[in-house]
Amino acid sequence: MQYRELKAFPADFLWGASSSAYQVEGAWNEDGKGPSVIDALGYYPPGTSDYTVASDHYHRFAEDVALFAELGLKAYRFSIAWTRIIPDGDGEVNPAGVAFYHRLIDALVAAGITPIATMYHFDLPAALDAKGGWQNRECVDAFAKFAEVIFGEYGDKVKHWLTINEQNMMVLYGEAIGTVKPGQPKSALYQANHHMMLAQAKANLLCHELVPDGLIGPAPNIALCYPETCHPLDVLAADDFNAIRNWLYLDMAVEGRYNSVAWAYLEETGAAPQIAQGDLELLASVRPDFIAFNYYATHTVARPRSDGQDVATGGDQQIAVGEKGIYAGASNPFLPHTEFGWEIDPIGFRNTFRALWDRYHLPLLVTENGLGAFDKLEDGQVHDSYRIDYLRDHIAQIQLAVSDGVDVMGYCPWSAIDLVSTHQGVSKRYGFIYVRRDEFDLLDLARFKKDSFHWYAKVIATSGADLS
Ligand code: BGP
Repeated sequence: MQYRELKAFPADFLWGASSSAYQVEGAWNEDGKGPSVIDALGYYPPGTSDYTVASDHYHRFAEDVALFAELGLKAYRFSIAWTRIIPDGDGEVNPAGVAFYHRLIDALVAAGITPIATMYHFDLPAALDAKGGWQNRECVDAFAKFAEVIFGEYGDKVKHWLTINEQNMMVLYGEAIGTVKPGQPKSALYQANHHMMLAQAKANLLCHELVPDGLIGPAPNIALCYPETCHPLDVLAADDFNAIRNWLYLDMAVEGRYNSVAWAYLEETGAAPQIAQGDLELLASVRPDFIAFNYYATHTVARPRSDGQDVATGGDQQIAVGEKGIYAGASNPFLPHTEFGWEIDPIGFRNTFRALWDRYHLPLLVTENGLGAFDKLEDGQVHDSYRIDYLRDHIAQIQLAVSDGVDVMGYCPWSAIDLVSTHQGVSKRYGFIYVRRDEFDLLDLARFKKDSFHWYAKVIATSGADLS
């Protein structure tokens, strides 16, 4: 539907930007920080840069926050590295690590930027991983302990909390992201998933108990799945994949129950988790205050192929590969691609907003959306008009969603500043701020404002009225 007149963005709309600890901070073993599963990888995959220095935000956060303030950010979404706070995951608290986030949060608050903290963004403490990671039920209590520490420390300053970043991608594409060792059986992944659900529920209860006026929500990667054709079996495959990829996570986080189609799929494929006494009651007892979600593009899938060739290679967070006998990954002939093969679907963003709103009726906060590209620094400038086009098209769709009546709290594109990609090195850049380093040569790590920085500053200053 088109509108003669669009509704304006809400006055308190959180115009923001995003990052995650291990991708931006560096200082991987400084001031008492313990190693995470990501640090244990060294680099991932071989042939790309490591995370030991990343964008050196740990040492340069004050300069970075000053740039965020110049950009006009109303909010900054970052993650807290569990291994800075509790180096081995469930032992002693590390005061130096706690102090770092106090400094960062204080700088944000002083600059008038609302901090939005992700509790856990892929970087599980390596010591917990050695004990079985999320497959070990003890991890649930370790997370609750970590939650208690950070709510206690930062709860008077941070009111917006996100539990677990892209839990669904860690289950579906953990090998590509580097959070799962190759060859893990599906039953183990879904047992880990069940434990993460419990950890999230406990964090929700603790937040509401310990943080005055605290708001907390899940942060999965949600994108609507389209059928390749209108053949009823393709529509069914898309419905199945929506259940497996999206609703399994949100029905649990919001309504405290396993999605029935997803549960049938888990039983059918021998991957249903063990559920202990009291689990379902705990899960049903919480309700988030909002839904945060990361959106890059929709997916297209088809019914299982008659030749059994349902599974393609090379999948990641945004490229559905298919699952034998369940659905086949397909591409959408109507959509262009990024340089990294991800489809671009701004209208799918609005479709996804509508689906989320219709299903859950909770305020929606976009915690990632953006374009990875091989940017070039020339004479201190980066002419990233392709990124401006991508962001403009997506922001325009948010305004349409707002006009549709969807309650949208804010927009935090990925990423505030250049950082290391999950699996494609520093050459795949997303930031409004360029960081001068190469894949293996750290150069001087100096910061430069890209064209998209100046453009987004204007968008924020006009609260989305001027997208030109
Ligand atoms: C999301 C992750 C982010 C980020 C982004 C871009 O899945 O939450 O951590 O990296 O995707 O992905 P990539 O770095 O693989 O291009």
